[in-house]
Amino acid sequence: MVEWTEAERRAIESVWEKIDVNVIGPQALESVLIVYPWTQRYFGVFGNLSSVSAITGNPKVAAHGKTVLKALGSGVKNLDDIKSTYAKLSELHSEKLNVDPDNFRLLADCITIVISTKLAAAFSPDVQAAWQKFLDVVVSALSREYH
Ligand code: HEG
Repeated sequence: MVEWTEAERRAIESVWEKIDVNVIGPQALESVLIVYPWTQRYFGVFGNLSSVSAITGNPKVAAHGKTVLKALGSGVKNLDDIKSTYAKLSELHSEKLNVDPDNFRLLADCITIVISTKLAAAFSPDVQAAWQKFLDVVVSALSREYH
């Protein structure tokens, strides 16, 4: 099981307190769809994703970005139980959505990029290290039900 120091817990919570999921979520999902265009293939039902402006203006992308970031909040609130927190979501992405789990890392990196731009100096090396450790654990939990 993953161990967290008190400083890591505080750092992860401090990041979470500073961000607005309704802003960061859409920006992160837009980024992953733009920078890694193959991720678009999972969102066929979202309509037009054919250009940067189509992606950033697509209300389904924005809504889903909020959903994803809210789900990350469950991990922040359950740092000692991340595996079971994401067990059902892992199963869904594996069995129903058939999302290649490599894409979790790509989205996690886009989330970090958007957050670091937003937090600027507050995203210090220590805070960043704790945040990326958190995302590593979430990515690993989401990848667990793949077989
Ligand atoms: Mg996934 C649905 C969370 C990465 C593609 N994703 C969902 C849902 C949540 C979620 C909470 C809704 C589940 C439900 O309806 O019960 N996703 C989530 C997290 C992460 C992630 C926390 C990683 C941090 N998802 C991810 C990636 C892809 C993807 C990388 C594809 C590149 N997710 C995906 C699709 C759906 C969901 C296609 C269904 C969307 C829909 O049809 O509305």
